Amino acid sequence: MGSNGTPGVRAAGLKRTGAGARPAKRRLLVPAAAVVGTLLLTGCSQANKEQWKRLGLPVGASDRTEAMESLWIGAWIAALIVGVLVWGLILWASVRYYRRNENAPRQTRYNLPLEVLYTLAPFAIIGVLFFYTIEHGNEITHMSDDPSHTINVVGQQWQWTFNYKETVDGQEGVWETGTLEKPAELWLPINESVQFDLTSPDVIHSFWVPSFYFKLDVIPGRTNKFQLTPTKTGTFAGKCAELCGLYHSRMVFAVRVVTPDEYQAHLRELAAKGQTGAATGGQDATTIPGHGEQEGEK
Ligand SMILES: [Cu+2]
Repeated sequence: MGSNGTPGVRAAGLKRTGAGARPAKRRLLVPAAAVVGTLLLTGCSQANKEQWKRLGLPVGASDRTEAMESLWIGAWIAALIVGVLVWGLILWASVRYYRRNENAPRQTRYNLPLEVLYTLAPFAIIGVLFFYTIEHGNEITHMSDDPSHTINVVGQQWQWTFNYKETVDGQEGVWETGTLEKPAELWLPINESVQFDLTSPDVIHSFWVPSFYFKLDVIPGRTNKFQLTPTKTGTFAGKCAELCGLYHSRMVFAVRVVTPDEYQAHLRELAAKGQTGAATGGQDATTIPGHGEQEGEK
């Protein structure tokens, strides 16, 4: 800022004048442009645009996601309509009745039509939301009597065990389990219906596969059930959605949706490894890294 040896003084002096304000504005311009640029660059991919259209939902990968998606988007649209109406009325009232002098505005004790309206309108809103929630909820939780596959999902501190309840090479049932170091994999065949029976030997967990738009609590002492049919092949993330203790955050698993042939081959692989029968879970998953010893079955 010059060579007279007092740059600080000159800079401070200039700041107050109109000409001196410009560098400060320019300094703000660069980070602002960086933020906007980053947002634009990261926000413009096709996948991102599609996700915006679904209001944040991931790509749906089961036959139950359509109902959930329309409920999700419908509820947001309803909330936005109510929101815009309320914000508009607040804005209108604050501009229209802004205090201009000492005189109080005209006082109205009660207005019957208005009171009837704001008593009935919330009932109407709740009624519509209730109707669609029940209707879509029934569709999403519908259970058929003969699902193609049944899997007993065991949520345990702090991993998952999957018991595939089918006869594989003459063996009744095969299973696989995860550890903290090597999270479990859940294999599913595409376009075949699956029933999940959720059980827990210890505390409450929650079985969640975001791409299926489905989450259900895993509660000790009872069996929660639901069914769905995977409709997309690929690997999807799964996790525990209920704070369940020290290593809750590591109760993750992968869902691998494959062709029916690959699914059967995987089950035979498990049988060949000797993982037959049913595992109630617990033992392998309680190995804590750094401690090295097992806490024993819960
Ligand atoms: Cu958990």
